[in-house]
Amino acid sequence: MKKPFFVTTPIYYVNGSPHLGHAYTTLAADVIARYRRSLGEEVFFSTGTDEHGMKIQQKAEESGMEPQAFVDSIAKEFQELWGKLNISHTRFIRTTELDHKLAVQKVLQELYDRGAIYKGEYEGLYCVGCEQFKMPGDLADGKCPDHNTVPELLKEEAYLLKMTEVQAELIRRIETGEISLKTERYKTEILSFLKKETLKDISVSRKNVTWGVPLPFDPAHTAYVWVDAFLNYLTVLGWDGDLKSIPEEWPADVQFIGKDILRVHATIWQAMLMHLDIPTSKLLFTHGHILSGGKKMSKTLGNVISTDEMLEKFGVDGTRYLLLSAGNFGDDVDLTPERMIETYNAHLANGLGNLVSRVTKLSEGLRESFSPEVPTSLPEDFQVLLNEYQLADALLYTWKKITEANKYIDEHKPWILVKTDQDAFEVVIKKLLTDLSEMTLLLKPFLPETSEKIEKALKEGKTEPLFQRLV
Ligand code: ME8
Repeated sequence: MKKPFFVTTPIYYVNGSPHLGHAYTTLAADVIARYRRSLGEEVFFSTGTDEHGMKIQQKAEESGMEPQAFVDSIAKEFQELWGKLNISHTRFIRTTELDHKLAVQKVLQELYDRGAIYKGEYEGLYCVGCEQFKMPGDLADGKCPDHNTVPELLKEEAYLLKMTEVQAELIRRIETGEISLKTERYKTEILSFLKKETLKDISVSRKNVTWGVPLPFDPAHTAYVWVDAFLNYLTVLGWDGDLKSIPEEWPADVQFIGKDILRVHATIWQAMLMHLDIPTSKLLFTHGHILSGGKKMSKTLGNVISTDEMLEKFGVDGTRYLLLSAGNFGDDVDLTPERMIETYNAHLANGLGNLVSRVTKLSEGLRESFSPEVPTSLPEDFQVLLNEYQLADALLYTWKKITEANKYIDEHKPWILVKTDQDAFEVVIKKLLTDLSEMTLLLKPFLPETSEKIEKALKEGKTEPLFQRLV
């Protein structure tokens, strides 16, 4: 038996409500999961929430809630949003689940027993927003560029994970592609970071953070939130922390991450795995950020695009289409309200919607005698795009087919042929029905609801407009 295809998203912090960036990563993973299922493969698709650490402890305090009640309420928002976006995950994991916490403790004990973790002191500049220590070179004008805040100087007793010891081997695995970092630019970025200087051993515990998993060998400390979080990629599979029974799904076939969390994934997570003699990641696929009007979304700038507003305006499939078609998956992609409406109208309302309604109407008389041959497999060149996670290009591929079909109708004018040349009319309609069936297959992973509606429309010969034109 072939092992299931395993795709992961990061687990998201519950310090605030889910935002469009979270939706973007999760949607991409959903498309890949649906695509793999359509190839007949079994899929394990994991997502979830990262619920411990200083940042969340502080937010809970500010809101006057108990941390558990606070994280429960936000985790629910994530689950509800994934429902609305039609996300087909196999499991949603939360790091406050008991099984996960017990596994984290088991792993930390193992790392300690192996001598991979030792007691010492750690001094550094800590950005609570990132939940990461920063090197002076990471800062711009003394501030964290991602959070625009001055990190605090921390000096505390801590348990450290040996990084220097694994550095050369880590470089080797990345260079050989044993740990594949895509796209190429991100591989280059990490290799130049790793080759620049000797890695400092990193702190894997926090003394002043109570909202976390206590270290089994020193309960005065809690586990560093990232160490806790990384292990979700294994505990989500039901792993209990026993090194003798690593789940067969691991390593994941692809792990999607945003560029903001590449470095921690490519260094700390891999170092932990290497110390534990667990296979390292197979593929970390890094995507760019969503920008709004060319800038990072921020409340101060007033350019935040809300997922709920998008859902209201464009519907589920409209939102899925607009986010994933906006640009190359590895690059930053820029959204503007004007461009979204333009694309929605051109590609979905006028393009696909119009095509479906024309073909359904024109084929009315033929439906009884002809049912199109539904292709059994996806075209090779389309598969290549999805195998390489080129999601926007895959949508462009289908968009070309939609425009070609609409053009074909304009050129052949079947509404005239039906009166003048029945044979020619049938040839045209049969071709259109067959092409539309293929397009529906291609669109399925991206637009699951719409594809179902099209299939139904073709079968029953009637359709309501799929996408209302917006002004
Ligand atoms: O980093 N555009 O959680 P997080 C696109 N808990 N994607 C974006 C984005 C944007 N503007 N902003 C965020 C954490 N993302 C940790 C992860 S994993 C073991 C622990 C996406 O809530 C992107 O995937 O800050 C990014 O990596 C993730 O959200 C960060 O979510």
